[in-house]
Amino acid sequence: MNQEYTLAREKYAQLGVDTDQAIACLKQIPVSLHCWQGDDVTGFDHQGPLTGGIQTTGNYPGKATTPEQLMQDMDKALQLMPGKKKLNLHASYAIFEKGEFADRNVLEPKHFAKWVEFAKERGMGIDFNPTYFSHDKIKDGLTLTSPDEEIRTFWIDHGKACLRIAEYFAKETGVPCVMNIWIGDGFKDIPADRLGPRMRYKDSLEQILSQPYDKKLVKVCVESKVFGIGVESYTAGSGEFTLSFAATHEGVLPLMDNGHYHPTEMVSDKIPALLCFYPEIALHITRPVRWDSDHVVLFDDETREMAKEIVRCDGLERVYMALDYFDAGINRLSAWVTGFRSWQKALLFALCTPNQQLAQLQDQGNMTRLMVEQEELKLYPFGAVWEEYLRQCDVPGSRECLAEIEAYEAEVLLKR
Ligand code: RNT
Ligand code: ZN
Repeated sequence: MNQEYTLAREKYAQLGVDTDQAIACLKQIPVSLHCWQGDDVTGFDHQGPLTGGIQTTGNYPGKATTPEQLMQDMDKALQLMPGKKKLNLHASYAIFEKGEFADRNVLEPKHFAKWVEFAKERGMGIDFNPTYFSHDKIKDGLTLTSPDEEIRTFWIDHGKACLRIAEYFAKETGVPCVMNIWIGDGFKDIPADRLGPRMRYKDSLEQILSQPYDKKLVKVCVESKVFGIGVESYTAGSGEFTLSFAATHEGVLPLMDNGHYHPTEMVSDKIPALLCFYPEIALHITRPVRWDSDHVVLFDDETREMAKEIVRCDGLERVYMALDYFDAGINRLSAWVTGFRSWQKALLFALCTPNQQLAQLQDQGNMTRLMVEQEELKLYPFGAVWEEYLRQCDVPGSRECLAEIEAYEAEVLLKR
């Protein structure tokens, strides 16, 4: 244990914060790492562009283009992340044998066997996402809300196939699988019918969920969104829609992505609101810059505030946390590592906060002292606690991480 940490521990202890316990606690919290940062949300099952109203910008060299490359990159990145990880996959990352292909409506567990092997070898659970974008069966931008029954059925079947795969992940890894449904369905311009697509979305979800599955093994989520690129006027899966759906369908969780709200709306404030009503909720943690830009997560104010809410609401076991961003403008491994570490920092910072004492000040109406104490905490020797956490997890500091990533870039990425 180094001297800086000993001093920091002492300083926090005077506030009643046990930093050893905070570190021990953080090691147990799983955070889901999204495979799609590694290849700009491309996947392996189609040739066409990224659709669904989302966009990756940048053209940094060395992007992974095969399952082997993606796994190799992810493996390298995982080694530079402290803490407990889960693997987050999209259906479009199915791995086919040579000459084999299965469309999304008929995907099977075997198409993900290599991912299961990858996760098991590293002691990770797996989360899953049906892929309702980047596919030629999307008609007029619509999937589960399509008025064309053939199209809608295709996508309902995709959802059912994914439920089977999610259950397989849970059984194989022994860890429940969070299966998140997000669709980009909507309209660029003012629609004539806002109800119809939503009624069809509701029906489609109900048809998907009518397939028997074990609710303890698969946690189905519905993710809302306010708008997408080319889908500015209307999205079927709005905030009200998904919250109401989750509230009225047993075992379904609402998923909030903090890039999916108006810029002054804060997901940190929504977390305790939902925890009043839902046994469990899920998050996509991202960094929206002016819009749902999916920048790399940083240790910034709102990231810290979200982590604080989870910790002080005693929600660590009730909130499923997944990262969701994609930056193609910088080294993709560094993007993975920086974002993951930022969220871990935010959690550790929250765990090193004397939450009960601060809440007491609020209840006493002492907002003056509350402000001063909260400001004081920002300058506490948190860096030393973070360093100790890294040391215990046997992971290097950020500059050493970058040096390793740069070496990997020269040896592997730039030779692709
Ligand atoms: C899109 C949603 C969604 C996707 C991933 C790739 O705005 O955030 O979660 O980012 O499914
Ligand atoms: Zn998301």
